[in-house]
Amino acid sequence: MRWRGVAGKEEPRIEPWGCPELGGVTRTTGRRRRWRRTENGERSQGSRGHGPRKKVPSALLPAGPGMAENRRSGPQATALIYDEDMTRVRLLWDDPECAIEGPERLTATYARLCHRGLAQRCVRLPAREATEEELGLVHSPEYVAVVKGTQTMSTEELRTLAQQYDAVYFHPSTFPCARMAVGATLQLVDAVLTGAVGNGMALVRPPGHHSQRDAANGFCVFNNVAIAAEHAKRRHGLQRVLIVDWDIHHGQGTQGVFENDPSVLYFSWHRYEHQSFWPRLRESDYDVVGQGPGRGFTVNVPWNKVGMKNADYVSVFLHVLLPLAIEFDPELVLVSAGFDSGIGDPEGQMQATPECFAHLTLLLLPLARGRLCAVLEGGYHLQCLAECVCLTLQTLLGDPVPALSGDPAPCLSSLESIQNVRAAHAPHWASLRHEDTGPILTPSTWCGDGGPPLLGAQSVGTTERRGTLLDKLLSCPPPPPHTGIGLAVPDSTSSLNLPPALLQEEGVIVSKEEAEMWSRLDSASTQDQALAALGKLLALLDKILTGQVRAGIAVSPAVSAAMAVALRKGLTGGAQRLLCVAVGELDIPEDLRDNGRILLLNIGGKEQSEAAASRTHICLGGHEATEPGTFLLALTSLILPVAYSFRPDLVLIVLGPDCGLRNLDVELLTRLLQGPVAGQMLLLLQNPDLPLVEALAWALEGRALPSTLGPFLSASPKQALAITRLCRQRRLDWPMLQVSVT
Ligand code: Q9C
Ligand code: ZN
Repeated sequence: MRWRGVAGKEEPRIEPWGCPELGGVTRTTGRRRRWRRTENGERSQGSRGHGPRKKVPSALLPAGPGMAENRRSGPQATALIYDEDMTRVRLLWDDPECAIEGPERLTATYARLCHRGLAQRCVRLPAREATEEELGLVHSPEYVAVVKGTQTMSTEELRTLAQQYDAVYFHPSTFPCARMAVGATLQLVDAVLTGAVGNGMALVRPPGHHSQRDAANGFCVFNNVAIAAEHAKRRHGLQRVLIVDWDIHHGQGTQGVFENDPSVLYFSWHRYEHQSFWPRLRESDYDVVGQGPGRGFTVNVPWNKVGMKNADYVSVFLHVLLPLAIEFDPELVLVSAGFDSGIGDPEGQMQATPECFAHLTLLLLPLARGRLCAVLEGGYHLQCLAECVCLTLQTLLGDPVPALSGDPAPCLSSLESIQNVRAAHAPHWASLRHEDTGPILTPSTWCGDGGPPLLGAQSVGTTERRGTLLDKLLSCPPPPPHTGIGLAVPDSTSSLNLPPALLQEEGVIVSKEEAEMWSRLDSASTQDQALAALGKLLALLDKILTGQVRAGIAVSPAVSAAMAVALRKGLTGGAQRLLCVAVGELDIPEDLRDNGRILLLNIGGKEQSEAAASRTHICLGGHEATEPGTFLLALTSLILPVAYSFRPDLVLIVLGPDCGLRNLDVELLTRLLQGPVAGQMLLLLQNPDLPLVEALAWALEGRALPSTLGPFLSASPKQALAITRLCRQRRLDWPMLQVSVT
């Protein structure tokens, strides 16, 4: 084998560098353009997300010795913003409700980021205090003046003022800290939108999403994320911003700011328990969807039970958020990243483990060409908070996500919420329109007469289990990721623009007899060219199976035969659960069809009779299945749920000749399937289409910006129906396919 470049560690770079200046920023004038729904128009291919990059303005380059050579600045870089000044604000009196929001939330988190070496891999952006004009993007001058006045107040005065609001405290540093929380968020958004970095995270205090135009609320003073969204629209001219609020409380402040606004899609899930959990608002329920022109652009997923797990969270992303977000086609994703939704948090009482946040992040990264800004909101279990932030940042940096633990089945209560929110939004979104299921009006967790939840109370046993699981989790940090990518391609492809740490497989010699044994008398596979390809494929797959490389791409002139070889090699090489996503017309050998260890997902192949179907053979046939709109629907509603349910230890993606998928769809499939497989993946292509090999190498490597998804195209009603029926048929075998309880 020969390695291109070195897969070594990056130079740690911890000094902050110059403040990004806004260059070429456009101001929107006149009427705000409404978000468009494209039904049929031409899809733009858009710019590729890899290869030569837009030049970074020289003012943005890191300063100081040794810094310029760091590869990480520019659109592939991840920014981190943290400033000790935001640890100044703290509770000065006794108030059990507010005591959990303290400075150690930031210090513990930052310490762990440094300890893991993650902070050092980021571009450090300085925070700054937002101007009063910027605060005015969301807040009234009167309210800003009230908060400004706290700087000179006595503790007694601060306490009296705080009583005017719900779950709020003030401190003489509140005004500068809250301004800095906003300013830090704006710095991050500016850096991402100018291309100085690709994505990033801001560790801020106080949090923002409960804050309203005229009021502090729930530890929040100024609404950091809402101001950033307004800023992105007005100062950068963006027309579509997605806000994903995964904090466990409803960001009613953010919802209020954008309820009439179709240019901001606001998604929030929250502990609700039929309106009995703080802030106990009717407007947090699933049927509240926005008003006037903003109808359909507010998405609320109420959790009516505590103890929600990884499968519940990922299901909501796959079946609610992603279809809508893909259809919305945002230009920027802002995450109200609260981690009180993580296991162990005293507020949330949920059970999502830290790696779940890696998966949520991975699922969002294909949107907006990866322009994602995560901004800290809540999170009150210090260890859990710190760990969750690590996994989020790790994913932003492009590290492979760890496997998702736990039973891959959503619970009854979360399914009810999914069914209800999908029903509430079906009138507003083409990607949900084919659903014929209405809302469920008598949820399992509610006895209907205003009494307490039936299943909501947590048993002692559950609490104990949670404690043990959490302890285990926090005592053993995730193993260091393997980042090697292998390539088994004809020698003619050496001029590609490929990621630096890449293994070019030279292959092993395969005799005709051996080839026949692997591919069972397939004559196409015994040609010289095919033998060479087979030798490379076997050597590469061997390295994947033995953990020497994490993923790879192989090209073969006889892809059906190569697929059979790869499957057999996978089985003999120790893969316990092998997911094969085969796109296009491919011959699948009989003996591999109902092997219990292989799950075969054939998209766009020959139509298959239902009788031929089995638990481990799922077929969405016909060439329409690979058309863009249909494929995206199949990806979120069928392929990913099946993959997450199966939990493969090896994924094989096989593209048949002229399989019909656009390169960017293959790239998206590749990126997203890295979630359920947690890394080990082999791509098998018939045609060494060079731009595709290049795009996939970057997608596997994890750092490059994703290609643009382009304007939304909806699936044909016939195809949408076929997918819906298939998902319904198979949902008992693969529980993450479920979208309703009826
Ligand atoms: N036991 C954020 O997470 N207290 N704010 C609720 C319920 C207020 C949370 C009391 C929680 C505010 C940003
Ligand atoms: Zn919260």
